[in-house]
Amino acid sequence: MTDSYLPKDFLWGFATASYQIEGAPHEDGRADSIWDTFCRTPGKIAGAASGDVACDSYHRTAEDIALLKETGAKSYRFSISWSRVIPLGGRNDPVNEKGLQHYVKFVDDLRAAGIEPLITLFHWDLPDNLHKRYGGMLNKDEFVADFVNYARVCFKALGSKVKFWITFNEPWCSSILGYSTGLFAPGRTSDRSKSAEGDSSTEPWIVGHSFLVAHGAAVKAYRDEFKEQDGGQIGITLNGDWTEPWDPEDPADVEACDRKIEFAISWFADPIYFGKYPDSMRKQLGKRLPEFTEEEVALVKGSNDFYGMNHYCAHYIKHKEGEPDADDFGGNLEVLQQNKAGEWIGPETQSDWLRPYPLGFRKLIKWLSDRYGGPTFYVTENGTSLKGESQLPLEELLNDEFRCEYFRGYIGALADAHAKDGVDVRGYSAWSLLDNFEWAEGYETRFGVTYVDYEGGQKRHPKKSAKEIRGIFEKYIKKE
Ligand code: PNW
Repeated sequence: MTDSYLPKDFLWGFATASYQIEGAPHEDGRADSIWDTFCRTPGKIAGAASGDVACDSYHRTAEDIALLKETGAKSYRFSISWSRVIPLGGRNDPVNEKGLQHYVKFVDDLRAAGIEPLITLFHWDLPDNLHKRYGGMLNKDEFVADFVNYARVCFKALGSKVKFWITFNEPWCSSILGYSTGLFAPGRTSDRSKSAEGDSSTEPWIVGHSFLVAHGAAVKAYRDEFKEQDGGQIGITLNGDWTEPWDPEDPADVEACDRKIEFAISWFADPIYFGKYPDSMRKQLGKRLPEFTEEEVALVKGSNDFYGMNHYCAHYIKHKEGEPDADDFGGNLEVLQQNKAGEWIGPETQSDWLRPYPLGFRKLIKWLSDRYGGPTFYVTENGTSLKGESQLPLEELLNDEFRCEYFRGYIGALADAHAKDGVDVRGYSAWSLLDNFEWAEGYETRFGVTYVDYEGGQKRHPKKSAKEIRGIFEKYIKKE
């Protein structure tokens, strides 16, 4: 037995996102999102893949719910495709009843199966029309008004059945990978760094600011118009990795560790909990980082009922000497997987950026809990890919002991954070229920506890990890 534990009523389950699993891109009135168009741009996605079919989950909701039931999951985190609900995206564009009803039925079916839905409103798939019409998140006022309108449509249709809402998934990824490195849709990069229409030294910060204000405005709409009668909670999901100094003897590396977390997480969390951007960011970015108006502070500060935490791994951090580049987005430092002594932070996976280090989970959630005054956390993603997994024969692949070990380590670390460090954590969604479309990496990288046979009619085969998770939680969750 262990002396660490998770609270009674702990809500655990699995997560997915619309574009990564649904397929059916033009069915029942759905229009393109920026990910549909991005996938059609040559050279952007490994294997020229797209979410056109993905796991075909749009047609297989019953199968997915049956999979969830089999695992014993208490909750399911999924996202709504804005392009299904309002295909053209805007507040004066028509609502697509068919698209909306798909999610209403899905939520009803989940509830009937005893599974609590956690809904993400935006998991990166902006209606393409809004990008074309006014530049999407680059146009704060338009984007905020349209997002709030879309959120309200969802609250109205689903509010009475849904207790957990997440406005945005990982705004860091949409801002930096979408507007600085260009790895993600809409794929804007520093190529235009000298152009008059904006550049990668300003765009990610403008986009991030729009997300924050849109989050605050949607939360206000929920609290003013729905929360009382529906009794739900709303928050945002932020991603961030733990950091260890490359050279623990070097104070500059030690300091750079916190700076890295500030550039990744506090960028969004500080405005939400304190009403301002971190000093380290203001210092480096100056005027390129937008200022909050008083009205915006009123919207954004205090706008989380809970903190949605996505966490995968840790890195070593090495301070960079000299002036940061104009398009530096990390805090003028190097992110490394090996430290000065040549030790790796963790074992290899299929994802370059992901090396598991479970203790980092405990340390980061404690860091966040201390900084933000002990908020309530729901872990909204945590999981791993496995080096070479897609090359293995089916039988071996289904025996994903590496992933089981990952979950044992990370869930154990979470129980330690709860029981020993006093962190208020009430839920956990493993990424992911299914192997799915892993964005720029296409289908080679698999995160699922369920194998999806893309050549075999998207047939689902639960892996060992799908069965193991329940036992891990049973070991930690308090009985009385
Ligand atoms: C998260 N990185 O994305 C997303 O929320 C999921 O949609 C995704 O499938 C999952 O993690 C696994 O990758 C990330 O490069 C994508 O650091 C990339 C990074 C982090 C998170």
